[in-house]
Amino acid sequence: MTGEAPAPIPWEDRPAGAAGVFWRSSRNPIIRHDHLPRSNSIFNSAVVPFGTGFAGVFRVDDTARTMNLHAGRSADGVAWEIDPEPIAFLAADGRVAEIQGAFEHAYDPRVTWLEDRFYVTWCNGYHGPTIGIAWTTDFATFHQLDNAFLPFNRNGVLFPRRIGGAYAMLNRPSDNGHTPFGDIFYSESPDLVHWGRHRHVMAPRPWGWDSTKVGAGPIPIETDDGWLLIYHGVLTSCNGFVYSMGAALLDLDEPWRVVSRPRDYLLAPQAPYERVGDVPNVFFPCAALVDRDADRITVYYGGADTVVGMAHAHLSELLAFLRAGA
Ligand code: BMA
Repeated sequence: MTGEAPAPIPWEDRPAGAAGVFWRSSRNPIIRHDHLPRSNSIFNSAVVPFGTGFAGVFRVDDTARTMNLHAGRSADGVAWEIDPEPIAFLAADGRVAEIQGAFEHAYDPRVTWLEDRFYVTWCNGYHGPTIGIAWTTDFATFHQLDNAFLPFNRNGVLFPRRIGGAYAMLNRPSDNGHTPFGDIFYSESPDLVHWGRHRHVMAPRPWGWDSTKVGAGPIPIETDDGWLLIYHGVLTSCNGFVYSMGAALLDLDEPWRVVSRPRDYLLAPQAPYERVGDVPNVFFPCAALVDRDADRITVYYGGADTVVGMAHAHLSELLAFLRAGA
């Protein structure tokens, strides 16, 4: 298993008249808020190729409004069977049991194939949000490692291979609330437990769509031009935060160096299910499936903190957009 798709990734050709690099799936939202008997909303979720199909970790806010992670499987990446019960993480060692004691919340997962197993990172409550890490080989049993950082931190996104010999993770130091600020940092680890050598990657830019905060989205995608980082950027409007999707290229060997960061967003919350929901105006990407031979990328994202949607692009066109923004 390499992490590349054994089954065709979900795809639709660009509809006539669509001008942007990305276009939305006509099947959106592919997962609705009441997909499970006790789900209030399902959004900000991560999928990967698995076996002959796909597997994923889903953010499910239940009807008590507890935020939790559920595993799911799909033959085609579109129709999902999501476990009705949350993942029960096993402690990878005795010390991890100490942090599992008082469950607060688990949300916004990312999943990557890294060396010989799938790793899940998520926003894990431990005296406030920080980054949880676990691994699985079967999406049935999950082994939890220690939290990566001190609270408060969100949007922990692992690189899919070691860089300069070290495991690497993007992350976003934050606060205990809805965080009106946020830069992306890069951190290294020899063992996925102890993290350090923190480097600044990128900050919000004045005035535009990513002027309040930025956070890494899907697992970075390795290309000849650099690491392709799809991220969310937030602006503050009269009616609150607006979350859009953009992209940057990071240096392959020193990913804390930004090679290119175009001015424009790729998609902003403009479809009804992105504008209207529990939190209006949120387009929050958490995963991407890539088929390099077919020149296709499919992004999975949360819409308005309520549903899951997909958006498609040609990888070559996305890279051309990034090169033009260098
Ligand atoms: C962020 C996170 C995301 C959410 C977004 C918009 O702080 O909580 O899960 O999608 O806010 O509410």
